Amino acid sequence: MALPWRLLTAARLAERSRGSICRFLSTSMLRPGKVVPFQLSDIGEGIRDVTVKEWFVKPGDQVSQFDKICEVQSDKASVEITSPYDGLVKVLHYNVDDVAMVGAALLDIEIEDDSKDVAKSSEKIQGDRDQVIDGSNKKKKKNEEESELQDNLAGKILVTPAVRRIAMENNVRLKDVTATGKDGRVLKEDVLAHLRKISATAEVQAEVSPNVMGRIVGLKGYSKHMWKTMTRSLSIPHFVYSDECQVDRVIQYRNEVKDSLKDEGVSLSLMPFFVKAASRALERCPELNAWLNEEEQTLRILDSHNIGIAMDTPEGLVVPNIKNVQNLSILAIARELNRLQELGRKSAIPLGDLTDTTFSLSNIGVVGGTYTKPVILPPQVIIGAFGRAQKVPRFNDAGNVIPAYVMSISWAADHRVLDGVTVARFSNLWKHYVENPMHLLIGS
Ligand code: CAO
Repeated sequence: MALPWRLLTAARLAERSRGSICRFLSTSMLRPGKVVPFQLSDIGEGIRDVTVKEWFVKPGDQVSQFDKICEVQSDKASVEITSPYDGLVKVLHYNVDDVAMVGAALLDIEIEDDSKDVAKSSEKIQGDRDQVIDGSNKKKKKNEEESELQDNLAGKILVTPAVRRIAMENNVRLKDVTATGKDGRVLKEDVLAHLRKISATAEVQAEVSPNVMGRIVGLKGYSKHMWKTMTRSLSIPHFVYSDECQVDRVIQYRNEVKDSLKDEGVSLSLMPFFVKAASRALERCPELNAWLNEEEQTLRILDSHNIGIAMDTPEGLVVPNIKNVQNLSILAIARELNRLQELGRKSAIPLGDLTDTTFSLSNIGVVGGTYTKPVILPPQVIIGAFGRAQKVPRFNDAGNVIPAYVMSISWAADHRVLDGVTVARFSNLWKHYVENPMHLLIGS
């Protein structure tokens, strides 16, 4: 006798469910214990997602509490995650470079303590994970199917087998479909309408570039932070002031000492001189080393010269800072820069090196280019950027043409609080120190 569709569905689901329970039992018979998802907890600073940089464990590994599990990278810093349990790693939910949401499960661990409390939190975590799971991830899809199965069993999704089949064949999750049938039943028309909606979205994307094959790349890590900061900076009226600076002396001085410093493990570029010159100029123009509070319309003038350096890393632009440059020698600045570059190469700059920047510099000349207009990083009020130092003909005081190394410097200042003359005076001071680097060697 043919069963009514509801009963047939329930019977099939029960059969599928039995199957999955059997599979679960056979796995757990190999090793007793409760499998719990380990949720990525809130790491503060408003961070909503992170990129998985490295796994230190793999399925089958035994871990103890506080063992390193993985390293993740937020838009601000990299963080090592440690295990909260003793247990056996069962499943990693992300590959390296995947984006993991705060609140979602990073991995499943079969714990040795299977108390009820843990089981309860496991269920809650599983529920949270189901909300944030991205259907495109195959590993997570299995969980979704199970969750959908549970919804079906609980009678949450009313649907005929035929409609479910259409949904399954088209990779549609029934809980994403707007149900218009009686008592919230999902109809065939609903699934088709959902499919039309998806394909309309795809068409809109295709309209953007009809003849171009390509791939969509999500913003993550440092790039995401760049998005936020640059969007904020859009509201700042930028006053841009540019000049040229002769860098022969600083190049000569650097060349004289760089090899001996290399033997001590220090790589000395021009940058430490530019950083120190900025600090010296800031001593005479303290209002440029400041944070603007837009709401209160106040300027906080800061004692520490925490000079941020725009850095090109495999993860994109990041601006770590060298703290208290006013107290550092050129050599100490070079060591700090070397340390930050090393961390930058590994995309492992800790939060402490990224926060509390009071003033920023960007050296795009390492890559090339003559002029650039830098963009202010609020709440700071000024940023400087250098082009490439190039050998060009110049007149000397006697009127003869001589070869000279010239580099452009551009300052972008927040014109709401800094006027052009203040910026020009500061730039002249900076230029004086760079063109006469012996002055930088006196004092700290
Ligand atoms: N003109 C000519 N040569 C330059 C130069 C310039 N402006 N700046 C640096 N150089 C030279 C250095 O002296 C060094 O020479 P050697 O090969 O002879 O040693 C070489 O270029 C490489 O220097 P470096 O990589 O050590 O760089 P640095 O210390 O001068 O700068 C850093 C460090 C972090 C600023 C740089 O590596 C970097 O990432 N720059 C990109 C910044 C950026 O992305 N700006 C854009 C921001 S807006 O998107």
